[in-house]
Amino acid sequence: MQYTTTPYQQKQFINEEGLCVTPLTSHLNNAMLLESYRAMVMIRTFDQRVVALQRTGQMGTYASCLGQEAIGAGIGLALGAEDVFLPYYRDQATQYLRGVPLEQQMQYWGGNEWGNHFTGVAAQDFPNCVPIATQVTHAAGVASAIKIRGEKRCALVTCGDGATSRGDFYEAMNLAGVWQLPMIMVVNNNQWAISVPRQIQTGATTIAQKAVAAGIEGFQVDGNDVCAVYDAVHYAVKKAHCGKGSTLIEAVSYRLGDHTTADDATRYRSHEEVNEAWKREPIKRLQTCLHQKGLWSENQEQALLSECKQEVEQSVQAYLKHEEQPVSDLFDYLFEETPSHLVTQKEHVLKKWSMLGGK
Ligand SMILES: Cc1ncc(C[n+]2csc(CCOP(=O)(O)OP(=O)(O)O)c2C)c(N)n1
Repeated sequence: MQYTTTPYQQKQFINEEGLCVTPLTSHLNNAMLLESYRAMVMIRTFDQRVVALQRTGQMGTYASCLGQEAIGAGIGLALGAEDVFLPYYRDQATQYLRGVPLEQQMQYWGGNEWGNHFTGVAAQDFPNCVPIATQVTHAAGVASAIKIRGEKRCALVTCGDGATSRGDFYEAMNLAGVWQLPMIMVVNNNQWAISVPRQIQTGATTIAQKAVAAGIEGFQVDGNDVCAVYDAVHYAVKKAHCGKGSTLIEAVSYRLGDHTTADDATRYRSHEEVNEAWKREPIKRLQTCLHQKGLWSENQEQALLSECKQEVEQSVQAYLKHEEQPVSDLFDYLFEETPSHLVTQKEHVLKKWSMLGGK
């Protein structure tokens, strides 16, 4: 598929009815469709379980990715093992596909930073990022290093639509354009930045068109269509690997859940809007597509659901067995040598902590 046209045109392969509206290119093969379906169902099962854990006081504040699984899965499948991924907090599916265990993801949301200590393919990836848009400038730094070293890799960074209103985003994108960096920005446009809707967040008609000013390629894809996300990322990765610069991908989706478990979205958006968005959600349409292609049966569906439930449940039990992170960890991993004022603070905190009965 060519991406040299207008940033206003949304690319789509599988529409909301599950119909193939654009012929699938060779890399969008049956294996890819089945693998992405499995990952998306796994992450939805995980997501629902983590929200339930939070509601019963066994998990910290959690940012659900309900409805945005296709963005995470498309990136996770298209990104190479050699590439560097700089996530934000709704990238559970990408992290899962890069080998970050569900148990470890829960550890992070449970307040233990060891959940961000990745191994394997994800070892070079960045930790989850809660400050808005700061990771985009970090990605420009990583991409600069890759370029200076002459490596065949790229940096892929994700953020929300609200993050594209911040200075960090524009600065990083400008740098990516002027230095022709091997950098990909995927914007998860889920329509809301907490209670601020997309249309009062920015005057731009699309987020993709922000790329024009930076002199890089930008286009919009249907973020509920895993094939569209995968194809776009695959294209951008190949382009970055052969020195042809940066790409901005706007993946249009919808946040079906609350912003986080600390939010109540019913206070600022209508049931009608959410009900309409459910008709476009990513999992059902891919399931319909798989059925139509003769790749899926009710038996397979039941087997997958039970496999997902089992894997998630095992991870939950392992997570619940974790010891609490020692309070001293708050100080021990910030600096190679802890500065003296933090040494004093650490002593003070540990003393207070032990007086309160903590270890
Ligand atoms: C620098 C900074 N400012 C403000 C916040 C508070 N905050 C947390 S999430 C959020 C909205 C982000 O919206 P968006 O970028 O669209 O991502 P989404 O959560 O919708 O996926 C804000 C303002 C923050 N985390 N960091």
